[in-house]
Amino acid sequence: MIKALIFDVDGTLSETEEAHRKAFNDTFVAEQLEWFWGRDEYRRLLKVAGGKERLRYYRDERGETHPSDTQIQQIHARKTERYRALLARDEVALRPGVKALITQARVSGLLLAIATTTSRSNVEALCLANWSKPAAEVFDVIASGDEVNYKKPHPEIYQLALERLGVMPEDAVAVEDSSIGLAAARAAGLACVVTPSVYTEGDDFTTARWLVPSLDEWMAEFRNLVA
Ligand code: XBP
Ligand code: MG
Repeated sequence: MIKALIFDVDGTLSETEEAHRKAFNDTFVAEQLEWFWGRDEYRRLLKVAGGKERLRYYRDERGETHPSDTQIQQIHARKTERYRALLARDEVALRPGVKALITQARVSGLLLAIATTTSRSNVEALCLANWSKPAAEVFDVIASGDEVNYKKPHPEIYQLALERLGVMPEDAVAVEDSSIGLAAARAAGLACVVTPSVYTEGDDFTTARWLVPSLDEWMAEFRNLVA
């Protein structure tokens, strides 16, 4: 029987990427930066995990030197503020099956963790919007992008979550929506269930143990795993 579930956040718990994209674009306007990320552009840029890394990658790709790395830190901080405001205002809903799976996992005595590229404050905003609780009251362990040196597809974030859980990789399952998240989970030795999201539909998920449109459709498998 497995002991823990480790959840990705963006695209997995919720379709948050449109709110991230809007927060980036609003910040570009506020910073008088003539950048705009349309949906196709953003899909391509999502292959770079992490907002700061994505901003630096885009600048470098355009052969520009402005904004500097220091300015990118500030732009990203402003984007995070904007993202939190959007979540508080619009209430980005959880994906189908997420709440039920988390409730069922608790009933079955499992530990619950987060392994995300995004920052801790964004996890808090999502939990407050959807559970009306701080993240630590929903999850036992939270490993976020601001705590690691290397972002997904590097396994560091999953290794950190496993270490904090005190669980071996073979005793846990990762829940992901993207090929880079899946690669990170697999590199940490975890089996992974993938629910593709609007921005990751069509990615290569051949190394996933399970591939389902939504977590609703994984519930029967999950019950077998904890039976
Ligand atoms: C997905 C991401 C994130 C968000 C932006 O994270 O790549 O970088 O797009 O978040 P995950 P920040 O799927 O691992 O949750 O701007 O806060 O970095
Ligand atoms: Mg994701």
